[in-house]
Amino acid sequence: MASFMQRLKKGLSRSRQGLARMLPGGQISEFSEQEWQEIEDALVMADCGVELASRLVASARKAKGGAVEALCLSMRSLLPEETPVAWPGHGPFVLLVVGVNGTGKTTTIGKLATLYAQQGRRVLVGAADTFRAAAIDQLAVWVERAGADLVRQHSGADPAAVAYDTVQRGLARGYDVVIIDTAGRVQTDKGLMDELAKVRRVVAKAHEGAPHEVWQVVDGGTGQNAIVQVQKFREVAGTTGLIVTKLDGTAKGGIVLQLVDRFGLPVRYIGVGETLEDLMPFDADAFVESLLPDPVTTE
Ligand SMILES: Nc1nc2c(ncn2[C@@H]2O[C@H](COP(=O)(O)OP(=O)(O)O)[C@@H](O)[C@H]2O)c(=O)[nH]1
Ligand SMILES: [Mg+2]
Repeated sequence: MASFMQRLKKGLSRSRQGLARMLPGGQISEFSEQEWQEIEDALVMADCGVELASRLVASARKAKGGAVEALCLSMRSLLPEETPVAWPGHGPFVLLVVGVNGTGKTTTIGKLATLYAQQGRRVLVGAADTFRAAAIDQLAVWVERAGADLVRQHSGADPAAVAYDTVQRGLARGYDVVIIDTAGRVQTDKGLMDELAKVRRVVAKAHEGAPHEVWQVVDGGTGQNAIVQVQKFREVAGTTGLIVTKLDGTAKGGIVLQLVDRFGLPVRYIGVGETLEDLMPFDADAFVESLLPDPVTTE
């Protein structure tokens, strides 16, 4: 199997190529005004956002050394040191997974369940996206592959009731991890807000301190709309961390930097493909290194 760095580099290759086209050789320390402008444009096109791109370039310009290294340092300084995941002292770790439909929640839950199961943990998943029977079946397939267990009801069942049952069963049967899948689209914003708030409430009733984490899944290719999504879900669901998916399919990996800069939320994992192995723990150094082109070495 490819190494962590190889997989990450492959996953982020489109973002890196986008930036590489614009970045002159890394060993050059003196850039013209126009070259700096081009770098800034490349960052904007990679979805770093206009304001952040200009800040990154300003700080890189102040630094000594090659432009790629300087940019690397200014990107890295945005990303906070690791914050530990809030594992509880007793009872299962209860994780609520939220986000707009189609961002990759169900797939990511399959990947997470696999990861935790591989660590020797007993995993129970709750199918609280009850809108479509197909969504429940899709989750069931992932959960089975992961070697985890599923709590499901008929489609149309109350999502909060499913979430409550799942946490209760997780407690009663000594599971280590409980993951709740949720819906990301209902008729109205108000409906979504009420539903997620209710899921949160009943989960807290079932197990004190739960949910221990609320991870929002964001599609890395959505562009600036990702900002609005995180803003909204943080308010409604109390997002505590982010998972950015589909970074393999986009040249817009800069959105990760912008989200962190904007919300200060830890990025827990990134999705770089559709298979079980394509979920990687977020490593700030590795991420920045994979995003930027290799410095050009002068012979
Ligand atoms: N290329 C790629 N596709 C992904 C990734 N994560 C999820 N997907 C795809 O995105 C689509 C929607 O995923 P799904 O889990 O159903 O999203 P949900 O509606 O949020 O539950 C599916 O076709 C997944 O295979 C990823 O990291 N990379
Ligand atoms: Mg889903």
